[in-house]
Amino acid sequence: MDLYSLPALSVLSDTVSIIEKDALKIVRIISGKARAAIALHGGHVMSYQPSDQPDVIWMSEAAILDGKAAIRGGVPVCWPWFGGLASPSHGFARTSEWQLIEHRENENGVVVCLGLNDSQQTRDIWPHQFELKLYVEVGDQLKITLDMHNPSEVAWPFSAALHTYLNVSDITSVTTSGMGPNYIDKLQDGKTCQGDSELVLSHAIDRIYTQPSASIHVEDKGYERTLKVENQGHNAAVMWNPWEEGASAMADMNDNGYQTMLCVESTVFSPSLESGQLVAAGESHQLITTITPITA
Ligand code: TA6
Repeated sequence: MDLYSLPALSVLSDTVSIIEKDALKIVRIISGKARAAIALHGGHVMSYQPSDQPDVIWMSEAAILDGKAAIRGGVPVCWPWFGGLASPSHGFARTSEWQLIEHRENENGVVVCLGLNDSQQTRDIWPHQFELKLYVEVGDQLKITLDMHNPSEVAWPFSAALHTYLNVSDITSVTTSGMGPNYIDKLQDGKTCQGDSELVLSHAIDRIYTQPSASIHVEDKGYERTLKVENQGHNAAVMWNPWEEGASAMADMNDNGYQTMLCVESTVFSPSLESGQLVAAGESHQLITTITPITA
């Protein structure tokens, strides 16, 4: 999806502008080190492309950009729950309209901050006060920080994921290490399993790894790079690829879309809404993913 040749609706600085694609307003960053795009709908990173490299983030060519549906691809912000614990699936943050709060530059690159607070609409779905901030730092690496603050006087439980779709040259020739030994297999009714330390996929996968290493490496020979994924504030890392059958069942993914994507997600997993991680009154929690492309 070429978001970089679209004209700017408004120019905010030398590096940051706002563009429009279908019904979406998108914050676009073009700097010396990298370019990136973040939709206000969902607070959704749609692209992160270091200079002279293919995009690190996969976007579905069939994604629905109507400002209502969840965007297929990118980095969906799943919050205040991960998965189908309640409706809508993966929470409401990924289909809410976020506000641009600030943009600035630091020694690492450009930082954009978006915000989402509770409203009558969110309290009808989830009866809690919250203040979310999403910091997206774009430079030699992509760092996404979901800062969740509880301004109320009552603790609330949450689960969440930064549901990153990595862009890979060919899913069958990518080797992933660092997911850890133990996982819950959604494709086997939530069975607890043990797996190999290196993964090369040849079929659908939907696993919640409960003891991931500090760094996960996705080695992609076709693109001559390794994507290093480092997560913080998580208790699990999810790996997902729907393969051909799953892709063809989705209206917003082409049948062959699965061939060039791999979801590696920084996740706070909980089996139920009530047993989620608690954020005490007045406290905050940060869920972070940092993706560093390493080239030879
Ligand atoms: O993170 C993996 C997962 O929860 C899978 O079970 C799969 O359904 C995927 O997310 C996509 O969910 P979505 O609601 O975006 O179709």
